[in-house]
Amino acid sequence: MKIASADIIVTSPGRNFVTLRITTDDGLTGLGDATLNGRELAVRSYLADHLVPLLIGRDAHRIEDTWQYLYRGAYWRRGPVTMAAIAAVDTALWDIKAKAAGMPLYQLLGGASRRGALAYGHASGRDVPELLDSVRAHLEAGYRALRIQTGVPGLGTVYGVATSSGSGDAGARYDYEPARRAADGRALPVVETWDTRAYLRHLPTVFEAVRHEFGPELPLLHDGHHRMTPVQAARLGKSLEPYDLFWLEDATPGEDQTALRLIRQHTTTPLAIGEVFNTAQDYQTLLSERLIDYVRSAVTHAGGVTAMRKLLDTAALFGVKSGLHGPTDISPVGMAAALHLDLAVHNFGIQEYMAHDPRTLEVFRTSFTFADGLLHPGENPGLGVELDDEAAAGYPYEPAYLPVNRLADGTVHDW
Ligand code: GCO
Ligand code: MG
Repeated sequence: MKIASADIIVTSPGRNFVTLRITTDDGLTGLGDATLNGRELAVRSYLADHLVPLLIGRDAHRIEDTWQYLYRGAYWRRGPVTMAAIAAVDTALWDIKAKAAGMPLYQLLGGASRRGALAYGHASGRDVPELLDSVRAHLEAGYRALRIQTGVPGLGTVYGVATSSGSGDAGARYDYEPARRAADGRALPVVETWDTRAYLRHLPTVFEAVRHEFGPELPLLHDGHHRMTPVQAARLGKSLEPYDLFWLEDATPGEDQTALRLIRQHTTTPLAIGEVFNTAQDYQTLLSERLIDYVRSAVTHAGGVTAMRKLLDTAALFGVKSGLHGPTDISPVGMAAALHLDLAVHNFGIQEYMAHDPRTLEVFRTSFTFADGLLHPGENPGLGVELDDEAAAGYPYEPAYLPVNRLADGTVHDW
């Protein structure tokens, strides 16, 4: 079974997505997600200009060999653009292999270890009353675990908080989409203002209010989004201990693995990190020193199904579980790949889930389901996602960027 062609589809049904479709000489097709939020066209070029020419004529069944050929063969290793491109090829080949076998991908990965993958949704509010409403709406929409993000008194728009109440069902009404355009409509990043001390004072009061209203049982998560120093993060972890978090995510900037040592020494709040990582090596210190509890990478950004399986198996050696990245900038193809792994691996922890925009689901026809708080990839052969080219063509690419943070004095800060 040889690779006959590979096409890259860039479409913006509510937000931008880059998708690779590989077609074999016997007519099977496979999809891979290559979306890198705010840098989409770089991955398209990497695929179109550098990988697709290498794929034509290769045996579609040789997934491991193709992965190594693209990774080692480039000589220049790692990085989000390279690894998103390799991930798309790898995921598309797994989709094809599972279709050829007539099985959903999770069966090829060892079969189901559970009924479904516990999902966490994004509850947020500009203030506490709005947050409590959002928690209620998400519970009504079926979520059984929630991430909690709020505005900070004295600051304007901040990471993780839905800015408008929009339309759609109760859960979707509070969803958060960070990539946007500046207020004047130009394709420039929005600038937000940040103050870590104000945030550290406010957040424990938010968790106090949520626990008071909803009790001790509901799993609650929080994303620090890389904005604290190690000592600030250690202090936050300690101050949140009474509220029994499922995890505190991305407390410090992702590049510095040793920062987690200091946090770990001071708090028993579970730690998660890794959505900006793109290889297993980024976790080497974190796993071998047991500095984290959950790995947060996306199949889409960390080398695909092959690489993610190896990462999760390595994490299992250290008792670390999965918490795969799943915001709306992971396409339904990337989400499906995550769900097949979630179902199959033993060390599953939780899966992030923000329902996609209805326009996205018009372009990507999915078979995964969300019921009783659990996601399931469905029983269709392969990933269980197909792309409607005609619908995709109706939503051309629209440049958009993630915001940039500045402190009150104008200094650029991590967003
Ligand atoms: C998360 C992430 C996202 C990222 C986004 C950037 O935990 O889901 O932090 O919200 O900000 O994926 O593109
Ligand atoms: Mg995050």
